[in-house]
Amino acid sequence: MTLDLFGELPPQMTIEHLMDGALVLRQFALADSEALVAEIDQVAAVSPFRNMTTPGGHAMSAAMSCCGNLGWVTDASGYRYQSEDPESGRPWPAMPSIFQKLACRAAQTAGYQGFEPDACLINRYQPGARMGLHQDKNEQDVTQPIVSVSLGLPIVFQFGGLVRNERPMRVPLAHGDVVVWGGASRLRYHGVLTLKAGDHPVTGACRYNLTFRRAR
Ligand SMILES: O=C(O)CCC(=O)C(=O)O
Repeated sequence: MTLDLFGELPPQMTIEHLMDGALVLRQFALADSEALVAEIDQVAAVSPFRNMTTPGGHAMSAAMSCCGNLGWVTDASGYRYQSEDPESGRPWPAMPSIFQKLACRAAQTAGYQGFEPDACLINRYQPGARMGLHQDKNEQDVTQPIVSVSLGLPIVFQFGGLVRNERPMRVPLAHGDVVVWGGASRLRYHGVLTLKAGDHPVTGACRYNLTFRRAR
């Protein structure tokens, strides 16, 4: 279903309802996309992308970096948020104000007022990378939504149920699309299918995903 609930949105932006509390804001980040990618490069110059290892010992196929007061990490001791980059022992780079403003605006447009993310996980997918179905549940307050921004090559997002074995819906995501989920959908399983090879004018041969969370 395609809705244009908010009359003030520019014509190329549309809002698609996925499930209760979950929306796709099509092309919401398009106008900012080049500036967002430039900021990703700045963050990665301080906290480089790395393939973290799951507690079970598997290297994640998406490379990750973080910015904000807290960053999400995984290693043999588990999944958690922490204020230092484990590779440098130093604080994560500050969250660029353009990130913060975009996340806030997207949440508000989706009906979540007052969202102030303290963590931004940056996923970089190269062809062959994917992210299996999982729940975002390391955050203290799950009344806060998740705001997830797609940049670069297209991918298929999977949005499932509150239990892993519910068949997920498949949602194609393109450059500039933003998915926001919260409320009754906050703990839904989600992930992305394998990235196919391609070349994007803004990101080249990869896709970035910015995932904004209120961790504490
Ligand atoms: O790359 C995406 O669109 C999804 C990322 C994701 O699910 C996550 O970081 O938890």
